[in-house]
Amino acid sequence: MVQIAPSIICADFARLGEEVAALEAAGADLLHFDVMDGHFVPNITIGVLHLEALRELTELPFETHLMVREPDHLIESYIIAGSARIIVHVEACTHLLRTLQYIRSFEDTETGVALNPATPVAALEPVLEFIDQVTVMTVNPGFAGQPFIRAMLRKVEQLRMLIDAHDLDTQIEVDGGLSPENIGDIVSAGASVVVGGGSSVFVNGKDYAAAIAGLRRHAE
Ligand code: S6P
Ligand code: MG
Repeated sequence: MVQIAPSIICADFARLGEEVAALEAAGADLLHFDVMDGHFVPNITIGVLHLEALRELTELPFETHLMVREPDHLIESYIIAGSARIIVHVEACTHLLRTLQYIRSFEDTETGVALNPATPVAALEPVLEFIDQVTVMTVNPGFAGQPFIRAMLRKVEQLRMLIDAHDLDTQIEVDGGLSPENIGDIVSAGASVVVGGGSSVFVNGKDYAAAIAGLRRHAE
């Protein structure tokens, strides 16, 4: 079954604690934290203080998507704050394998690597066995609310074939522009985790349970 990861930057920042409780009650599988540095991407969002504040309010696992140049110096703080998975960008790491080995050196912490739309799947092949999750960006990272780039479905299919050919259990996440209209194609292409924003989870009326149940129905 597909895992649904609402993106915290799409929540109401004036009521973050209540939003997290509502997302958990609505059936979210995990929470996705988009951390941006204003350099790797042209925006600045949330930081470790937000994870710390929210960590004690929910049992849901946290994953941190670091849209940050050379992220190594930040990784430990996000793990201490309670992130079970750290996602770095292949384009932002000079020594990607070293970064992945560093993340795995922390107990119970998974590695994630995100690919910008222009980055080919082949960039990850030599280090695939060190990656627990590949995040395929289906928008240019930096902002929520952008339209889904359908051409990225081919990349998800290529990754699925590569992972299966190497007999690995690396999971594929899709991040950006999720909607009930595209979740079926995303899952058919081989993804098992989807990040939800303003067109999928945080929809009008804020009925998160209905939105998440609708996504699951459309994923089948
Ligand atoms: C984009 C970021 C994403 C978005 C997420 C939700 O830079 O990494 O995680 O926050 O995709 O937004 P939307 O509106 O695209 O569904
Ligand atoms: Mg993200």
